[in-house]
Amino acid sequence: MAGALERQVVFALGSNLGERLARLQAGIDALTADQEIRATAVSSVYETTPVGGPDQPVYLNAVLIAVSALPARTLLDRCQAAERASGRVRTVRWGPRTLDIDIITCDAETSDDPELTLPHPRAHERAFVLVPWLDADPDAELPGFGRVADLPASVGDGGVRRRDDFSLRLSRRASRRTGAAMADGAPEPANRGG
Ligand code: A4P
Ligand code: MG
Repeated sequence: MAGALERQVVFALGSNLGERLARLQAGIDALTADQEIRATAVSSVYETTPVGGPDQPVYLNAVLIAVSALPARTLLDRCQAAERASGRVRTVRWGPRTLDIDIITCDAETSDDPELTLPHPRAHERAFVLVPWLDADPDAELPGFGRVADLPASVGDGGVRRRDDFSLRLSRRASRRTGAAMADGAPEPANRGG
């Protein structure tokens, strides 16, 4: 059961460079290695058509749900540290990336700070966020928009396909095994550019 100060945090992870699945798993392991971020659910893995940006490889996307008493700003720092650990280099907006971790919601907290906007300002229109989120939590609600299941972007194909041959685990021990942060399923060939 969540402590009095704990809030539910929804993280969206994406990768379209290199060993995408291992990078999503490493992102989850990095976040949950901290005992102050307690994972409660992880979605299936989805292969998704890139939205916006330059011509780029297809993504793998997933959603992690956790509870934490940490301030949202600290959680963002943790996301960015995990991105850096994946070797992420920022070149072009919405461009290809080894690992992107966004905070979609932090309970019902709202913020219009460009450094940390809550809920994530584009989540409601993005199937690559909503479909994995629903997978992890069929009763999910997006503050200001209502039930995720009722949002148009969560219905239909939307360029989002579940990869049943891939899965992600929730395990603290995995994050402590150097170099062993591999997800279940067959290793995938690296995407170009990673
Ligand atoms: N920032 C503000 N609010 C948040 C938040 N709630 N969570 C700031 C995380 N970061 C937030 O992010 C840019 C700035 O957003 C940061 O300085 C942070 O302080 P970034 O990660 O450097 O760059 P970005 O991710 O390219 O920018 P942006 O605008 O957040 O991109 P989006 O909207 O997240 O889109 N297509 C598919 N299929 N799958 C994807 O995962 N991702 C994107 C990125 C585009 N197309 C995609 C996918
Ligand atoms: Mg981002």
